[in-house]
Amino acid sequence: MATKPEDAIDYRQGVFSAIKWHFGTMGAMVKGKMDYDAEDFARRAEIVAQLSQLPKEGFIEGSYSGDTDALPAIEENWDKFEGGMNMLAENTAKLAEVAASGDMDQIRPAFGEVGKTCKGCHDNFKD
Ligand code: ASC
Repeated sequence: MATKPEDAIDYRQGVFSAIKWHFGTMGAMVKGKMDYDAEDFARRAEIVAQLSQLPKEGFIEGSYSGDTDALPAIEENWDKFEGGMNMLAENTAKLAEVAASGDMDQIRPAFGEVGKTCKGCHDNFKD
């Protein structure tokens, strides 16, 4: 069965919503808006690292119009987009690794790198 574009859009938006849910709470801890709970932070970092491997396959042909903010620039610059997705997977894996240490001096910059990776693709590929 061929995947319908609207199902691919729902799939990747669902994954990104879950990433945002966890990354948002992590951000509150990094910024001191919420008490830092090392165990909970590390758990969320693991989840984000796993989830970050999932969205790429949802960017299929025909899924750049309709109920989506994903721009056709993704298809037109697939290698660059794929590079960004791979960087997200790598940087979230690094964040999960340092999160296990519980050392905020290592976590803060690793968290910042992930945020930059998010923003890099949003600037280029999201309406
Ligand atoms: C977040 C979030 C993003 C990224 C980005 C970082 O918490 O929802 O999309 O960080 O804003 O620059």
